[in-house]
Amino acid sequence: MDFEISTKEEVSVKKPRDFAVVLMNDDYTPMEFVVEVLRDIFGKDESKSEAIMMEIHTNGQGVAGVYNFDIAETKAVQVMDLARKRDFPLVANLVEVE
Ligand code: TYC
Repeated sequence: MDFEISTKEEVSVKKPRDFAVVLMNDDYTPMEFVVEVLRDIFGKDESKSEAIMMEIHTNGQGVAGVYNFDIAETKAVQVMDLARKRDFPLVANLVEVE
């Protein structure tokens, strides 16, 4: 019986996919709560948190941070869990970037 030894090496390289956590504006979530979320969940400093919150309030949405899928999803869930505990309708969506 003949055997053939394959010398072909197949290496699949996948580029990591990045996801933006996009916070949506609404009429009921207090500004202070959104600033708290940006600081405590996304690690932004106070002035950056206020700037991002105001951008969302003015433009309807804004990027809280960009991460790999698992981290982005975890942070989006943390945002909405915390918001629901306080009865706020804040929504965080994931949007793939690039
Ligand atoms: N529009 C809200 C208000 O006037 C504030 C707000 C900002 C809500 C950002 C959600 O993602 C948000 N209280």
